[in-house]
Amino acid sequence: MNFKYGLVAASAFAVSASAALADKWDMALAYSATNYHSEIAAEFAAEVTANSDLEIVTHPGGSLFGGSEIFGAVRKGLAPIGERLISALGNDNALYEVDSVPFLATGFEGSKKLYEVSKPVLVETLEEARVHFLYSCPWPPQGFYSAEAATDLDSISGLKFRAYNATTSKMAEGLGMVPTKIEAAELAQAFATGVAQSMISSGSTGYDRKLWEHVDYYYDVKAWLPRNMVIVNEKAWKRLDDDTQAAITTAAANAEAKCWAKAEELDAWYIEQFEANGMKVETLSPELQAEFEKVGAELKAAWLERAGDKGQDVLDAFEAAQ
Ligand code: PCA
Repeated sequence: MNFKYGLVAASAFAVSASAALADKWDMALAYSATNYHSEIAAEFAAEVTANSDLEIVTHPGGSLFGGSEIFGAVRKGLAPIGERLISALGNDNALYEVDSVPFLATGFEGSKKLYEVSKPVLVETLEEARVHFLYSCPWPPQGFYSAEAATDLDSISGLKFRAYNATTSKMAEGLGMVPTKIEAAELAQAFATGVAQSMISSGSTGYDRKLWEHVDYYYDVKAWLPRNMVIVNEKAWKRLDDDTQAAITTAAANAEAKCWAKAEELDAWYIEQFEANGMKVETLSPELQAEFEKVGAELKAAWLERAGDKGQDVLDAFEAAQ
């Protein structure tokens, strides 16, 4: 046994010895420690730890489970708590994709309304999956990153595209690009090795992964605002006493309010960093914008078909809230 493994074994023993005094939950996060989602999750964890007998320890950057594994890990109780990009779960249920319906909610105000009207169905869908919902926080509006100047369809045709959910994959296909699903943690490597040359994401993720080192163009499309959610394994939740549940619920509400405000505050700042690092920041040409919107409208219709009456009800409620 080498020295390093000896230390790991010793600290594992210390953790199990202290577990007798207070419970400890490991919280799986997919995004980098310095991203606001992770920072606020760490503040949430600290607040719960300070106000209850439960200690929550965050593991950012996919270090406990990779992004694509987190929902399954929480469902199965392999991790008691974690954070996941909701719209990546579209294969489980189309209702998880409502925040990524193209050009439906394109700013923070609309995104908040869409969250409010879709939250009951989200919570219910998660309950059916034996998962307890805690809070949800948006990414800034989604733009288009490209290694090539994007003037028309021809200029982006055949570009390798990094996708994070089914909507981004289908959007890329509809626009003639070639999608591959890649988690944010592997993003920089994918662009560095030429596996990806373009993507749709927020300024936040491009900033975290220093996309200016790999692509020259950012188009501020504002296609939608996808959201993360923090969820708990239902059995783990039910095992907690009322006071601990109340401490978590309060900390979750605080985290949600802080996170929405932070996303909005940072949005323009991220994009300024692109310009400061030599990227060209533009809006799409009217021609290409129209192509994005055309593919978006097709995806919206296809989503409605899959999401059925519950999906239509959410869209109706959203319209009524405008
Ligand atoms: N960042 C995440 C999801 C949406 C976003 O803005 C990502 O690119 O993985």
